[in-house]
Amino acid sequence: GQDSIDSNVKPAADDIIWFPMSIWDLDKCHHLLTHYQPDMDSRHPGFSDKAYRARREHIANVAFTYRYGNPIPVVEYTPEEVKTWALIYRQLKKLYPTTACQQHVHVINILEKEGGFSEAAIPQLEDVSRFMKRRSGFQLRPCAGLLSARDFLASLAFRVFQCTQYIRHPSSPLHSPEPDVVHELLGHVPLLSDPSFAQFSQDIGLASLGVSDDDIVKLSTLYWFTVEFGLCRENGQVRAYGAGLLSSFGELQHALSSKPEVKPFEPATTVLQEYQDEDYQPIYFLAETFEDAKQKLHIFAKSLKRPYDLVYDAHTQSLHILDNM
Ligand code: NLE
Ligand code: FE2
Repeated sequence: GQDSIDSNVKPAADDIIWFPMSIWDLDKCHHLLTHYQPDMDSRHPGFSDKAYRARREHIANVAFTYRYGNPIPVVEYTPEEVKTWALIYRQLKKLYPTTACQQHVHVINILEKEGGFSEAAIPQLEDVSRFMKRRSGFQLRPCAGLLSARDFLASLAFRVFQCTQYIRHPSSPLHSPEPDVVHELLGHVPLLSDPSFAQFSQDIGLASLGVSDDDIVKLSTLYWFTVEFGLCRENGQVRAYGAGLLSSFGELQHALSSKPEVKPFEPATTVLQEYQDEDYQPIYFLAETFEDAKQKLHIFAKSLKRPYDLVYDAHTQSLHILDNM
């Protein structure tokens, strides 16, 4: 088979779907969905709040002008924004010891000791990104809101997490329908800093490159019920590892109550589960361990059709194509 280290060389088929071949190509992976943009979606809690919308736009501009390799610009958060952060931080910290998986609790403690996490200030993405790089090789890049699933998943293949920088509207601290800086920092960052979970996330990303739209839907569903809303078993107890749970003190309690249905995580069935993103989930999937979930994901990823194999080169943060046709 053909093995190329040149990031511009692709297999010579016409029906190849474009995907980034190197971490630099992620500058092209910024397609936003209009879904939940406060100025376009009337369900957004900030829809009729002009000042909030202007603030969002200002912070979004950081993402639009960002290029790979730049330091992530500092955002000076307002006292009101810090107040929202502090309120959520306090509530969640009370819940974590009995609800969050051990990896999450472990990293949050380190983030408080070494990473500047506290309720006093919203941590800056550049500092957090450097912390993550040291622990798991993951890094952040700023994005302006919900991205297309294809672009979002592609960045995971390079251990890059596309991260919002604005904060949720102060009227809805206990749950936000869309990602915000609280969700990213308290939900995603701790687990992406764990090497085993980092590998799981990168594996989803790698599986997504160049696959059909139908398979992208399956992989984003899988991502949804693991990385976003996953439950796992720990010493006989059910704990949360999904970022959407770990950043919402409303849904975290709901997920671990007797109200929702809990099914075993099994990619073949999990990827077919319908979901909505407006409110708490009625169904969650329970993984036995990350290692087990990783194994199952591997088997599932192999079942997705692609006329070539991809190998990630961590030295150059780019892909090699192994022709398989
Ligand atoms: N519902 C989450 C939260 O309130 O933090 C955000 C979910 C983003 C998919
Ligand atoms: Fe998320």
